[in-house]
Amino acid sequence: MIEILGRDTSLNVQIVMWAVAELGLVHKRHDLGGAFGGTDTSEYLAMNPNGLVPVMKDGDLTMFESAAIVRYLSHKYADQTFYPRDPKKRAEIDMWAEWNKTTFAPLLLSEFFYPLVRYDPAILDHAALDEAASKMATLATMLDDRLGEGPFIAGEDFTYADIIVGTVLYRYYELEFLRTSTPNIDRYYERLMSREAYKTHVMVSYEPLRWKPDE
Ligand SMILES: N[C@@H](CCC(=O)N[C@@H](CS)C(=O)NCC(=O)O)C(=O)O
Repeated sequence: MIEILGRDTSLNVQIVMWAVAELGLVHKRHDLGGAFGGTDTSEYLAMNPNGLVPVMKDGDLTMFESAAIVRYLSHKYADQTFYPRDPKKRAEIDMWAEWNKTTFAPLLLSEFFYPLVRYDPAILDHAALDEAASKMATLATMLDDRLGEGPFIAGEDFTYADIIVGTVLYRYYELEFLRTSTPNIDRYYERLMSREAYKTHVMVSYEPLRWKPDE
């Protein structure tokens, strides 16, 4: 039984939950982090010294970092299609997974998700939002070009890289900002939304995270 520690509203918990569900693994998730707390205890910090979610336990392995967890689970439990063992094949999709984690998702979260959801709307900087929208457009166009080559990041097949790349798209499309035209990402997102595991584990309302005056 795989255990996942982390609240279901966390993007990085969602990455792991979607993977576990796609792979059909028996699992249990525990609410921790955010309003649930529990991530600052010595017991938790011994599992993840960052005090962040998720943590994943599989037998005697305990690990943090959502994308590393997805790679581990895929390597252990998935077939060649979902997690190519061929170094070149995997490198070609892994760079997009890495790019999403280090470039696309951080821009979306820091410049849109936090200002539009987590912070007091009174301090919203519209000029900064416009500037960020132009940077976001450049990145979205790169992903759009890639997805012009096939229905998924790897081409024909759905892989672990789609999980690492695709999770943040729920927020990308739900947040209210001026998105550039990306017909290939639009179609990709439709494909992801048709997957039960995506609907259940990724399309989770982030309203509980919205800034409230008394916070
Ligand atoms: N790079 C880490 C980032 C983990 C992270 O930032 N987690 C956030 C939620 S998405 C967190 O723990 N926030 C504080 C909390 O929920 O208590 C990963 O991908 O797992």
